Order: sequence, then structure tokens, then C-alpha cells
Amino acid sequence: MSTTRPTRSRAPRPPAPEDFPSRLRGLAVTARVGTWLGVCFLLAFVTGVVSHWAQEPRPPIPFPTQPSWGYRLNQGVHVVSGTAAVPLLLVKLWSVYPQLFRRPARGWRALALDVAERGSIAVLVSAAIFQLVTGLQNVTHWYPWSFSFRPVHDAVGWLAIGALVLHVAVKLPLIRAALGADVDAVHGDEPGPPTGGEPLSRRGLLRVTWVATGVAVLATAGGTIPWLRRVSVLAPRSGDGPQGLPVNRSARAAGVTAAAVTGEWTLTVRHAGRETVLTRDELLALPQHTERLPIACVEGWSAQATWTGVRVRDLLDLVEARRGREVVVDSLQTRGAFATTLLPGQFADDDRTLLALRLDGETLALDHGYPVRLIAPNRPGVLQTKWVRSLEVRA
Ligand SMILES: Nc1nc2c(c(=O)[nH]1)N[C@H]1C(S)=C(S)[C@@H](COP(=O)(O)O)O[C@H]1N2
Ligand SMILES: [Mo]
Repeated sequence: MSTTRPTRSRAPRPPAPEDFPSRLRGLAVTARVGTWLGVCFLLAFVTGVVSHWAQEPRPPIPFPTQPSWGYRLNQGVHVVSGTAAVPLLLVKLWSVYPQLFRRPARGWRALALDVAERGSIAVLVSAAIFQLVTGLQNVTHWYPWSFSFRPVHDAVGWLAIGALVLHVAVKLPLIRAALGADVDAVHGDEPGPPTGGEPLSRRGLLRVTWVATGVAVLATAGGTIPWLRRVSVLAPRSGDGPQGLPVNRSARAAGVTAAAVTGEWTLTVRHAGRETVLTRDELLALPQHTERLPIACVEGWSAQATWTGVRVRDLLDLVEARRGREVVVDSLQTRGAFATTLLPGQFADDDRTLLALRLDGETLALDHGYPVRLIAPNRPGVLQTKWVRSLEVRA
């Protein structure tokens, strides 16, 4: 191919879009990859909002206790769609980055529009990269930042989705034209599709992109879907831990080892000046109930298990607490954000909500919360408090 650029000019100059002549790039590729990226971001956004809602202590609309596997599915979709977005975003950015070197438009009006468009894309790209990087760091339990993950990831999620809606609205005519035409169609002043001299066709590039996305999905989906575990190399904590269930924070890490096993442990249930203290044997003498409920960690892994123990509602009845009351669940752990949690009324009253003493028929392992742990349906793992020492009914 001949070039129109004069070869004698050696003066350094910033690159221009023409300096990136790959014919694989083009609106046809960008729009197709972008559509799936948009789908992933939308799924991640909706499930992210649900997860945020589930973790709010007192949301305006109470979080439902049905279905018991709802939060599990939600977090699985969140982590899988976020991971699938990584290869899609890389290809999408590669397909458009020569545009970064476009000369600014001439004339005040055109320049103002140009600045507004580039500004909104800068917000979108940075928010998207921030979400994927912090999300993956969260999944791998790597917290190199000093801010609190949940509110920041939530706020930037809204920013990303806002910028995305704006971007799609502005580009809609282009997107529709590109999706309606052949993959090899040439739009605007693009260099045109590969002519056969290039190692890959646009169809080939798209195929590689879908395969890479599929691999990313398989590599993480095992965190939620047990029979995929063996291929899910990136799924964290999938199956290790005592009693076949993963452990996020061990008893030793929570600093509760000695206190829990001395045999002097008791459970205190408090309500309006009344207090009932129960030993482990006394708890075992109360009616025992068995429920199959998942632990669904916010970080993406989840596992179903059979829990046996005392209904929280039965314990609240001992202190004559009315229905609908919030319960503060306190643990033997003295430090950390999850040492104490708030159990909303609808969870406290649900018959499936237990203080579990047994897991899959065996005495609860210390790392799973021995002597007793909270297990409630459709509740984020992070709020399923282990090593419980008291329940206090809020006035
Ligand atoms: N007291 C206390 N309970 C806790 C935690 C904790 O750090 N401290 N971690 C929670 C988190 S993040 C999860 S996912 C579940 C995991 O329960 P498991 O270790 O029995 O699988 O316990 C929850 N209960
Ligand atoms: Mo968790």
C-alpha cells in the first residue's frame, strides 16, 4: 500500500489516527464488541445495586428473604459479568484508541462539542477501568487502597452507567448503522476491512474476542456453579475449608480461638431489660430445625450447605419480643466491621433463619463459627455472623 505522507518531513509530531492503519479496526467491530460490553456493564450495574441494597442496614425498601438463593445468583452474575467485561473492554478500547489522536475540531462551537464528547468518554473509560480493577481486586481479596470498597464501588458504578447511557444515546445512529451492516462494511473514512494480506479477518478478531470472554466466564463461574469448579482457575475459595465449605476469615484471623472453645461460652438474648442466658447444651435441648441455605460471599463465591440449629424467632419468643423488630447480632470477635451485624425484622422473623450449631450433620467447625453462627435466607455472606455471643432486640 502506498502512503500519502511526505517522507522528507522528520519534525516530531503527535501521532494521528492515520498512523494506526490496522484494517481490523472499524465501527463494525467497535459496535459489536461494544454491545456485549454494554450488556455486561448493565448486568453488573443492576446486580451491584441489588448487592448494595442487601447490605444496607436500613434500606427504604426492606430487602426480601425470598428466594433463599437470590443473593447467591445475584453475586454470581455480578462477578461473572464483571469478569467477562475485561476482555471486551480491552478489545473495545483497542478498536477506538486512534481516535484519541484526532486533531481538535476547528471553530468554537465544534470545539465545545468536541471537548464535551471527549470529556464524557474520559469519564466513562476511567470509571469503567476503575470498576473492573477494584472489582477484581475485591474478588482476589487484595485491598491495596485505603478507601472503603463498597460505597466507592457503588458511587463509581452510578457514574459509569450514567456516562454509558449518555455515550450510547449520542452514538445510537452510528451503532445502528454498524450493527445493520456487514462486519466488513466500511464506515466513514475508515481504512477499510482486511483485504487478505492481514493475518486475521474482522470475523476472526470477533471470534477471538468471544472465546476470550468465554474463558473469563468459565474461569470465574465455578465460584457459584459447583460443577464448574475444576475449570474455574480464577474462582477464589471454591471448595477448600473445613466441612467442604470455604472460609473467608478464620477463627484465628478473627482472634476468637480461646474464647470460643473454653466451654464457658453462653448465648445472651436481650430485650427491653429482659435477659436470657443459654449454654450450648441448653440450645441443643431446644427444638432443632434443619435448613438448606447458601453462604453467598459478596466477593463472588458461594456454596450450599445443610444447617441445623435453633430458630432465631424461637429465641426471640423466650424474651417476648414482638415480630418485626430488628436484632443486633454480636460476636466474640472484638475488632473488624463484621464483628456485629444488624438483622432486619423480616429476617429475624423468617422461620428459616437459624443460629446454627451443626453443618451438614456435624458440629460446626470453629472456622465456620463454633459454637453458633447466624444463617439466614437470601442474606449476603458478610452478614452471616459467626461466633455469635448475643442477640439484642432493638426497642
Ligand atoms: N464474626 C464474623 N462473622 C463473619 C465474618 C467475619 O469476618 N466475622 N465473615 C463473613 C463473611 S465475609 C462470609 S463470606 C461468611 C463466610 O462463612 P464461612 O467462613 O462459614 O464460609 O462469614 C461471615 N461471617
Ligand atoms: Mo464474604
